[in-house]
Amino acid sequence: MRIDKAEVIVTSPDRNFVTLRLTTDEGHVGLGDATLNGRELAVVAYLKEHVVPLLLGRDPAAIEDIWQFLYRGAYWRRGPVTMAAIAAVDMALWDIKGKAAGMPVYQLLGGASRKGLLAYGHASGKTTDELFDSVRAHLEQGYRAIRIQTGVPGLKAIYGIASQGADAGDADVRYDHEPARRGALPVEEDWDTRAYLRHLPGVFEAVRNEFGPEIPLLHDGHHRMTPIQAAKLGRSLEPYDLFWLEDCTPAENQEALRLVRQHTTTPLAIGEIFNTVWDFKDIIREQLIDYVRGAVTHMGGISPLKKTLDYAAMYQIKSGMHGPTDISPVGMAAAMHLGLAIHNFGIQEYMQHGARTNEVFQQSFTWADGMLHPGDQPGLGVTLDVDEAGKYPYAQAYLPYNRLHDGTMHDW
Ligand code: CS2
Ligand code: MG
Repeated sequence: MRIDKAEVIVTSPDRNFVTLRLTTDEGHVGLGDATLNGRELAVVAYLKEHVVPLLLGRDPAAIEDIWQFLYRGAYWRRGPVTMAAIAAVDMALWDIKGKAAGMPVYQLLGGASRKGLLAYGHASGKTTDELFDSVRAHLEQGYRAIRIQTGVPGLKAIYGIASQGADAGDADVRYDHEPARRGALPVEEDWDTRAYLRHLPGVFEAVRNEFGPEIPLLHDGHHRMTPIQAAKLGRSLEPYDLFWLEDCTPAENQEALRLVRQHTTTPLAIGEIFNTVWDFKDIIREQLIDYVRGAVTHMGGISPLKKTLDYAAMYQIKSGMHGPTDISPVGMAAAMHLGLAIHNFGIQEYMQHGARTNEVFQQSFTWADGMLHPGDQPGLGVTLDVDEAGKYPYAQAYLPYNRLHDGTMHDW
């Protein structure tokens, strides 16, 4: 079998997606997600100019060798653009291998290790009342684990509050509530860590008082705290028994997590912006995290993320794969197949794509009783309707950025 066609398909039904579509001389089609939120066109260029020409004519069965060729052969290694491009190739090749074998990818990865994948959704609110309504809505949708994000008094617009889009009159561009906004320039948001640290523990106390002690609650700190602030927050949240505190501090400085770990037993999740096992190596070996947040799309594909999670399993660290709407249905399917097969699955983020996205991507996963299952279609179980995709051309969109009240740039 040979790869004889490779297309890079950009579509923007509810948000921008980049999909690599490989076709073999025997007619098998493989899909891979190459979406890098806010920098999509960089990955398109990397794929079109520097990957596709090297793929044509190759044997699609040689997944590992093609991965190593694209990683080592580029000389310039790692980074979000390179690894999203390589991830798309890896996913597409696993998709093809499954279709050629007549098996879902999870069977090729060792078979199912569980009945389904516990998923969590994004509840949010500018106020406690709005947040409670959002939690109730997610409980009614069947979620059995919920992320809690809240507005902060004195701050105009911050990460993770779904209703902000409607307030800003751009509900459509934030239809699926993911953070990127369509427009030629990124939007500035504001931030005040001290106000946030004062406010958040009371929000979790209110949520626990209203919804009880059992339901797993998660929170995303979104890279904004110094190590000692993260330690303070982790400790102040201990009475509320979080499932995890995510991205509590910018993780380029991995030593910072040693300090956080010394002060709190709140479980830590890191890594959605990481793109190779090297980013995780030390924080896994030193057991500074409890969950690996890596996404198939950003970590170079199914192959390297499975290796990373197998390494993490040695330290009893579990998966917590990234799954917001800027991970496409193809990337989500890949995460579900991998999550079903590995032993150390933890939880799967599931933000739910919009209706137009689900028209473009036909999916075979199921969502029932708070759990996801990738389904048993051969390969990844996703097809892309190219004609439907063509209805939604790329639309420039950027993630917001943060400035403090004195104008200093801050992490978003
Ligand atoms: C967030 C994401 O889902 C999460 O945990 O960190 O919404 C993140 O902001 C986006 O994926 C960025 O593109
Ligand atoms: Mg996050």
